[in-house]
Amino acid sequence: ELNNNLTHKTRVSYHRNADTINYHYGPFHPMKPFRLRLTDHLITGYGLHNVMDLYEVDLEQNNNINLLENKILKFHSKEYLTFLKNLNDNSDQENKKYLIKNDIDDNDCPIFHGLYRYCLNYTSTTLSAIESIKQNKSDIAINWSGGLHHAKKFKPSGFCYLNDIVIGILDLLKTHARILYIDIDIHHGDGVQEAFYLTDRVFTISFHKYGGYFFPMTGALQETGVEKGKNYCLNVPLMDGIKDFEYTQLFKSIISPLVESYNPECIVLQCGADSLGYDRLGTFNLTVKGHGECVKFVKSLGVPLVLLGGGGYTPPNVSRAWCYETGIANDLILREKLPENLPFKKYYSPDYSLYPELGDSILTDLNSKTFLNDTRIRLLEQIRYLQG
Ligand code: ZL4
Ligand code: CA
Ligand code: ZN
Repeated sequence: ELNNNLTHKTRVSYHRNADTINYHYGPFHPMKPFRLRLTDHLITGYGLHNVMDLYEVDLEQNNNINLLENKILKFHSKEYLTFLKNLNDNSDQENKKYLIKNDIDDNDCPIFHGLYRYCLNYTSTTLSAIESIKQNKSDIAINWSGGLHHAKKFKPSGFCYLNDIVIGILDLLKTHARILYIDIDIHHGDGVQEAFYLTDRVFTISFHKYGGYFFPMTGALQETGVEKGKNYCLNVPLMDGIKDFEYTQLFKSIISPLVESYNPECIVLQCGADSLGYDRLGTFNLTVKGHGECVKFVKSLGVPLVLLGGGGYTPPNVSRAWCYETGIANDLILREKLPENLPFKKYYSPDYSLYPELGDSILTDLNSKTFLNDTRIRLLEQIRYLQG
């Protein structure tokens, strides 16, 4: 707060890849890279591209693919990377063999045209954001195409193929001693948690829906890390229907003492937008303002910050949230009325607002006051172990 607003403008860098928005998981698949196109149009429509450093990530131009693959191999297995790389050349039979051997669900993680390129695109864009933080060129670095938190060492999971977050954090660990990873996607950030479960150099915390077979079915309160990583992992399991006030209050009351105790040198915030109300897969009731309030709070801590995307399955709302949050990063409050000549404007009907109200057809909040209070108390107890 002290220096940010008065002495200098927050240095925000916006990292994007023009190609990523063109990929399709398949006609009925809920993950639509098209949402990134909506997001980009909205951000440009509000003129935000003029106040940030723009990094157009281009695999062919700036980036040595060899270098990139070496960074990927710091997390993923050689065998898996080779599988992804050769998908299109392999016979269907060879591909099927790997899917079966590794128990991969190809409904969730289909092999679509240009898949490997898509993976390299969003991963190199996250690495570009990480690089500008490493070089202290920005206070906040943004990649909305990243945040694919489920991918595992040997296999894809839950729409995620390469874990750009783990790959990015491993790169950042070369310069930064302690990194805090916060995940507000409605799904548990299992891939990131697992990768750093044994270390105290990365603290992971995920807020998510838990229970009733909700994917990926991990993220219980009791999962808190092992060995050197014991107590350097937190999980905030929640139930359907949580609203802005309860969510943001819980978020702040946990993140605040956590940052105080852990003292991270950088924060990576996964901003999955499937925690918004009316999401096609999600069952929470956050509004664009409530979701953004979490970003605003993390920014106010004054620690170098990487903002990544993640889930989000109602594309106009995803773009609203990520545009609003790009505004927050730049200390700007965007007017409610959407830009005049916005492409795809009809997607935003009937309100044409950046902050639509949720209306009456939302899910009931199943998180009782006592449940939330008990959860908070138990999490604060966990955080107290850090001092000792
Ligand atoms: C779909 O309609 O819970 C995939 C996935 C494809 C098209 C046609 C195929 C129809 C919903 C989901 C069959 C679909 C069967 N199509 C999908 C246990 C499951 C096994 C697969 O936000 N079936 C698996 C993954 C979750 C499961 C959520 C969130 C990612 C992130 C970060 C990943 N998987 C049950 C589902 C459809 C589909 C419709 C779907 N898959 C909904 N939830 C899942 O955290 C980016
Ligand atoms: Ca989460
Ligand atoms: Zn999700």
